[in-house]
Amino acid sequence: RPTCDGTVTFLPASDNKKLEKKRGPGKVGIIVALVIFAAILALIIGLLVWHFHFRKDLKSQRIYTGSLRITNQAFVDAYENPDSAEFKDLANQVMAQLKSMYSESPQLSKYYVGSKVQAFRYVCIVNLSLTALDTRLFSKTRSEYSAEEIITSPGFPDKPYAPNSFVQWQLRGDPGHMLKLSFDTFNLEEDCSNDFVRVYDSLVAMDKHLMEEECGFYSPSNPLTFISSRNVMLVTLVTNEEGNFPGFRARVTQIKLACGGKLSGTSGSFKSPNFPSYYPPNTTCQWDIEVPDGKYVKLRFPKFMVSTGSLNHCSGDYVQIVGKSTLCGQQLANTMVTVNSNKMTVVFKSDSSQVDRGFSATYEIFEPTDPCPDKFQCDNKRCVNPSLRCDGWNDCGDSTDERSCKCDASMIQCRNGICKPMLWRCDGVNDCGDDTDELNCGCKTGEFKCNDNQCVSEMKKCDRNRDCKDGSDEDGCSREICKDSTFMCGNGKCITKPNPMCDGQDDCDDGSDESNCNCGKRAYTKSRIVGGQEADVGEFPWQVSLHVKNTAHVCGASIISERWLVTAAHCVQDDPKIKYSQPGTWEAYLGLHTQKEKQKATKKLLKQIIPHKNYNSHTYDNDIALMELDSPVTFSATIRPICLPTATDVFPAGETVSISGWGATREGGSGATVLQKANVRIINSTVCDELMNGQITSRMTCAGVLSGGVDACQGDSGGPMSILSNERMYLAGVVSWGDGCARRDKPGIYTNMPKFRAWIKEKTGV
Ligand code: 4AZ
Repeated sequence: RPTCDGTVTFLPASDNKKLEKKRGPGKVGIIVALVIFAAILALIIGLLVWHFHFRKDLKSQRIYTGSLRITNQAFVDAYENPDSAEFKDLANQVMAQLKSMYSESPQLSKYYVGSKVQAFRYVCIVNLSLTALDTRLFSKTRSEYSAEEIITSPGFPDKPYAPNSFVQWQLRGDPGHMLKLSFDTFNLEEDCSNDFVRVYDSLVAMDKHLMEEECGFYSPSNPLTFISSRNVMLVTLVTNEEGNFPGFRARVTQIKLACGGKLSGTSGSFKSPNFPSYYPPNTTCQWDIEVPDGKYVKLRFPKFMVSTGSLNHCSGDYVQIVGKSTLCGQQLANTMVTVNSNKMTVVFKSDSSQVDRGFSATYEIFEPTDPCPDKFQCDNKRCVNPSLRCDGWNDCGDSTDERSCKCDASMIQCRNGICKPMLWRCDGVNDCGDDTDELNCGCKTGEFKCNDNQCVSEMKKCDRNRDCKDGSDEDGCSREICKDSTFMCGNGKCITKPNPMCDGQDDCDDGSDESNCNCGKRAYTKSRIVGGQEADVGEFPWQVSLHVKNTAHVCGASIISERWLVTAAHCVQDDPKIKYSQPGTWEAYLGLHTQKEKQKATKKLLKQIIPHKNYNSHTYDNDIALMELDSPVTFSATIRPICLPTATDVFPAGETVSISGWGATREGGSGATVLQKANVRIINSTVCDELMNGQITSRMTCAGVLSGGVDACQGDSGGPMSILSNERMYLAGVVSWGDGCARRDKPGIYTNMPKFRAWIKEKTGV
């Protein structure tokens, strides 16, 4: 874009003395100076006049699109073809008429440059509507295609798309057909205000026909497809000056699409057109369900994503269960509607713009007298498995499965009749809702309180027996054999130096403090089986706490070498207030145990941050980033690297892994002070993809406890998922995302490290 700014820089004189005034000017000198001054003034005035009056390219340019109704012409098929003589003739007439209309108006004529007719179509159109387009929508190249084509962004797949470009594809199929656009590759810049693709349900770029604007990356396993409501579609690609990506490839096919119909039997299913991809605009489908006489119908929506419209209240697209309710927006999985009749009518309606992925629905019958055979009936009419009653989780959605419970020994009996896992007793959080789980939490005098809140006799502390279930009665005990020492060498000799392991100095005579100092080893070998508790000092020596300078812990990270940390890309994305992508924003605490004792840890500043270039902020795909420390760290007992898995490693489902971090100890809760650890299991990716509604890519690994209760949470992001293999700990994953925390059937999602082994090597040499 041309700029009107001008700056003048005065260069320093090479020899100031030469410029010194020697004597005053004579008469001739004054006249010459005046003539030169007048000439310069005239030149400046001339330039200004030219600049503001004649330089058309400096004027701000706008393109308006709109439609006109032609009332005195019969529509002929040739008008559909922009190359036909009939099209050209009518287009010329329209352009001439527009030109004469604008030139008659003194206000408009000075702004009007020209018009171009893009298409004619036979249907009623609004009288005249004009919409200002994005100022970048200046067509530099333009192509027209008919249906049954492959369209690609310019340069694809050999080179990235060009900067500052606008390309559009007008797609036209045979009358009576719809067009289906399926992207098999879609990889654009993340930020839609820079580069974007828009898909319109018309041949011209009008907002009211905009189906969707897309940017970023879509994996082929979650492909984007769009369907138009008629035989035309417009695809536009707009790019700005920076950040050019590979682009897209899409197939255009002609289809005929029918939806709705009559459904019968005792159960069945149906879905919105093109589900699980985008439904077409301007579409109405009606399903008439009729089940055997005397039975009632129950309808469930496993998935439901329907655009709400600008006014909300289902003013855009909606699903109506006639006589019962109208649904739109995003609904919880398995939202249910019942009718006390053997007939149900379901209508789906989409308006002219803004589409979404739609819904899937299943229906089944129920007996009016026994609505939940062999199941528990919630107050909201849902039926849940009886085994889910009184398990501490709200399975009904209205908590009625957790009322009036008799709890078993593994649960706390709350006074209000609900049960909560014993694990949550005396943890400072009111889980019961009436504080029952937080009463009587102290131990009697003469008793020791274990880390898991169990009380054991004080006499049992440091008696070399693990009396607390978590062994915490034997933590931190000094042993006679190395009294007041922190380290016993391989030959049994005690040394008093704190953390002598792997600090680069031979402290033990036998060198045992400096042997095995490479990755994945702990200085302190003790470890426990846990379900969310404090880690031991040095148990995760690769764990890092990333703070925004002088504020608080934000994310975790893992040490992989003296210079490099691995974290999550989503931890280093800028927001309007904080430049998380800048190394200067951060300080990294290595060897930290409790956030209260930062002074005991090693603080490092960062030299650079390398987020993965294909990180997708919508899908969290490729959620990984590298951080280089500004100076190498010296390893010690509490600061050590974790081993990286090789590219071919697979972590089988069912394998136990450890997660650690200072994140929230409850969904929506606050962060932990002392480093927490938990053991979870790897979950099969196909199962996980099902549970997470198809959002899992091959760059993600799932781990968790499907019954809920153990998980990573907000603030653990970027931290390690560590796995033991051949007596070393390996970085199996990086904490990435999840649907809340520790919910039933909602595993934690981790970045799948083997997929990034080569990338780490390339970027760091590690
Ligand atoms: C987070 O917001 C986050 N339950 C991290 C992990 C999980 C959820 C949220 C997994 O950083």
